[in-house]
Amino acid sequence: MFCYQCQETAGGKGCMVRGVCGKTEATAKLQDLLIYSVKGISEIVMKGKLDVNELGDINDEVINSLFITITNANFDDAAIIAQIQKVLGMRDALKEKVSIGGLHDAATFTVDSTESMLTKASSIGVLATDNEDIRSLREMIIYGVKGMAAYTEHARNLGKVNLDINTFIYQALAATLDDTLTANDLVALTLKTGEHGVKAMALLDEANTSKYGNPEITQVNIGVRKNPAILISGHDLTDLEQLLEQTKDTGVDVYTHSEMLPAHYYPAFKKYNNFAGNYGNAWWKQIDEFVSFRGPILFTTNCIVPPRSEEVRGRIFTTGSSGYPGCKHIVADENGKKDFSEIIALAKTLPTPEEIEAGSIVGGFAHNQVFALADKVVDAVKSGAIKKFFVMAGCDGRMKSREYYTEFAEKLPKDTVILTAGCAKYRYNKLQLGDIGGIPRVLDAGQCNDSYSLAVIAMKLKEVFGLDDINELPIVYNIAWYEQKAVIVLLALLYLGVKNIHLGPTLPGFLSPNVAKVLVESFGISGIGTVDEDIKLFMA
Ligand code: FSO
Ligand code: SF4
Repeated sequence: MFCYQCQETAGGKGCMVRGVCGKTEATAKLQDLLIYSVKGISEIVMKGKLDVNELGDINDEVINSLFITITNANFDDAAIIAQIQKVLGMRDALKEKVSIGGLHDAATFTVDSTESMLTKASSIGVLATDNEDIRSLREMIIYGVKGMAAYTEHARNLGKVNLDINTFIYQALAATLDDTLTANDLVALTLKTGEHGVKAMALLDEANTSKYGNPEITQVNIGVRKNPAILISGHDLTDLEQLLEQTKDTGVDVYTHSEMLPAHYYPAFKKYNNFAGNYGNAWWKQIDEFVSFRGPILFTTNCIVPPRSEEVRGRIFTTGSSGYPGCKHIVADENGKKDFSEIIALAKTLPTPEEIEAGSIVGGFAHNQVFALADKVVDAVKSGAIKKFFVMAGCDGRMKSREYYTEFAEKLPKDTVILTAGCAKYRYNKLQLGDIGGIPRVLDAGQCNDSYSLAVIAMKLKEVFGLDDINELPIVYNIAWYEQKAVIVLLALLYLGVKNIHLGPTLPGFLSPNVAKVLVESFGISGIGTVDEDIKLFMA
């Protein structure tokens, strides 16, 4: 196996024996083959000039396949094998409809057993591209497309589709098979990936807010009540809505974990009395927090950490693109409805959650809420009460070096405001950092996809202050990344013209030295240093 798609890749270079995430060699290879299969479909769609409007389920299954391979989303070999078979069936049916020759092996290969899948996977993975720069660019595009697919799937679950995005995904994946494309062509395609990333995030924003209202300032309880409870993790709001509907009046409470926290900010979910609060912290702390939670856990997406005991594994359920061997997977019916009754029944037999924290945290600062406060914010900037904004969106992770972000938040001068989104926030959202004239010093816009909100806010500020360039604003970007959704957020920011982004805790292992050089020279991307040096640099 070879995988270097996330920040925790072994040695910063690549996982070659077993993933740091817990992915086995077989799972990694099967995921590679699934990606290869959707590349094959993509080539047929592009070369056959097929109308994406008429591809129906194929569009959804391509998206789902990409999502399955995101870090920590799906560890279930049986589910991945079934998905490969489904995709290859679709690929072959599609091929029969068009008569095109000269297709790539990805569009023509056959496999007839798990063994043949694993054998085939050995020759088509990341390292099959010899030139390290081409490999780096191809993979960066694929990772961006994976993140884009995740956001597109959530929007689709809410009935919102933008076929431009699906069309681009086919185009981009087919391009990664094309040996005639140069490094320059692929750099241009990387920026186009960012452009479509903006579209995907805008689509999801529209899907979420049109259905559930605009996020608003909300105090979220981080303690526990005395009822049996279910913990819901991941990012899918339709899954949460269905769980809340099915648990209301049952005496079972629902708590959010990690990236589901921002669901509390939406008006539509406030009517559920059993929506009890947020339990715990970022994804990687689940190892301890799932033990003390004591009730069932529902994963709607990543990030799953392989459970350490059978007891915890027996309480984990998955749905959507997520999966874990031995955990019950709940599928939607043809209308998108999911039956969570088994989880609710299990919750009633289990002890109530053990309290690990008490009090509350505040959030809900997506674009609409910040616009409502715009006068206050603008006045604070004009008077000098706010000197700088720090966008510290992105992800959290296990590495010790991420303590940087807590220390950074603590040491920032008191006349600065942190704008955050994604699970990166857990490094500082429980510190008492105070407020500036009533504006909290940590403004949480929501999930990682709500980084879109932060870009919208920046563009609004640019307009209010009458600036020509978004980079003239007093905003510093100090972003933490972990998996492929953060890659699409980064590419989206680059497409929007944001320069001098600091990326940490380490730069991606998938950047070859030459590709890294392009990012540095064209966009001013850099890593992080020490907290004291960085603050000095940023405040200068
Ligand atoms: Fe975090 Fe995981 Fe949201 Fe990611 S929970 S790391 S970037 O899935 O998607 O921020
Ligand atoms: Fe390694 Fe990350 Fe790939 Fe897992 S997803 S195998 S940790 S690079």
